Amino acid sequence: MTDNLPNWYTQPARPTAITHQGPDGREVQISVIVPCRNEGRNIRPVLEWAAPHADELLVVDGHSCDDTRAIAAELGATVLLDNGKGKGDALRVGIAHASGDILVFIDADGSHDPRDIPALVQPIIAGNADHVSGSRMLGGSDELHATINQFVRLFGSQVITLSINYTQGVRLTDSQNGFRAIRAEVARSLALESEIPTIEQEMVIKTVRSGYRICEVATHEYVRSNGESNFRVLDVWFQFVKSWLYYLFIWRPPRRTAGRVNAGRVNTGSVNTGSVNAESLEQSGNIAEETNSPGSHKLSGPGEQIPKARSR
Ligand SMILES: Nc1nc2c(ncn2[C@@H]2O[C@H](COP(=O)(O)OP(=O)(O)OP(=O)(O)O)[C@@H](O)[C@H]2O)c(=O)[nH]1
Ligand SMILES: [Mg+2]
Repeated sequence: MTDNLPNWYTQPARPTAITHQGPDGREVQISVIVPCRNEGRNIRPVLEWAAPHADELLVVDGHSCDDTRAIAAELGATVLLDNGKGKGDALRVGIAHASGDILVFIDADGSHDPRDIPALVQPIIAGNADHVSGSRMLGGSDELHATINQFVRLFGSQVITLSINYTQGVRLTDSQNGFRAIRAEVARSLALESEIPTIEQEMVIKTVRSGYRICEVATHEYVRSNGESNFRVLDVWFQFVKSWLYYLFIWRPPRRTAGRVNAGRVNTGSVNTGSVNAESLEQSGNIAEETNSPGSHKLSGPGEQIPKARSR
């Protein structure tokens, strides 16, 4: 059986390496983090097209039974193993190991087009946002409406997004997308706890409630290229509801972060406000040092760990 290529995989030539410079001329380092489990049929084009945008390409594998790790290593990614608890665990392992200034999360199933990475990181590089979420509501999706399962996911996701907007005075359109970029210091300061895909909404809610600046960029969501979704609403809906209510109404941001940067103000869609508050950068750095890193296991077997990410 021939595997499908992602719909965005249209050009025969891969893009050349792209460097990212901040307003001060300093090169900003991008770590691209790819959570994956049994994505051997999908991950190759994702990594090929993400690599030119990455100074560091981290693949966090959920103990795949197929050749996912071998393909990732062959393509120059650093391969890490998660703790076997889920996608949230995988993202936390990636955050703990990443060395870049900006972290980009992208799924391995072909749902996201790596060529959108520059648009995702641009508002952060320009100093206008701390966290940029890809939005399927702005960019469209091939996956949201086709089945009852997808309809329930969409409905739940919209309720959660609306509740964030109304309680926090922001105007987001998508709080669940796995395709996003965040300043590394901010990601660490959020002290993320989720083990499963609730990590996306935890990241969004904590960002907003901590007073960091979030915005959205239109990104299209494609149908996964091959294989079955890992996501089963019936298994996880309760954890989504629990995490949503907890982080939105009970969790309190640490006093040292609350209300620090444009508290609760979000510049959605277009980002055009001033530069990053210098105090916030400094404080985020301090907070990052106090944050516990989740455990992880870095592969060391032959052919499974290649330190260099950038393919130029
Ligand atoms: N490391 C790791 N990655 C995971 C795990 N579960 C899912 N992933 C990856 O996370 C990404 C998103 O997966 P899910 O959120 O489960 O959603 P999905 O399977 O893509 O669902 P659909 O988009 O509806 O097909 C994919 O790249 C998965 O391979 C896990 O337990 N560990
Ligand atoms: Mg997907």
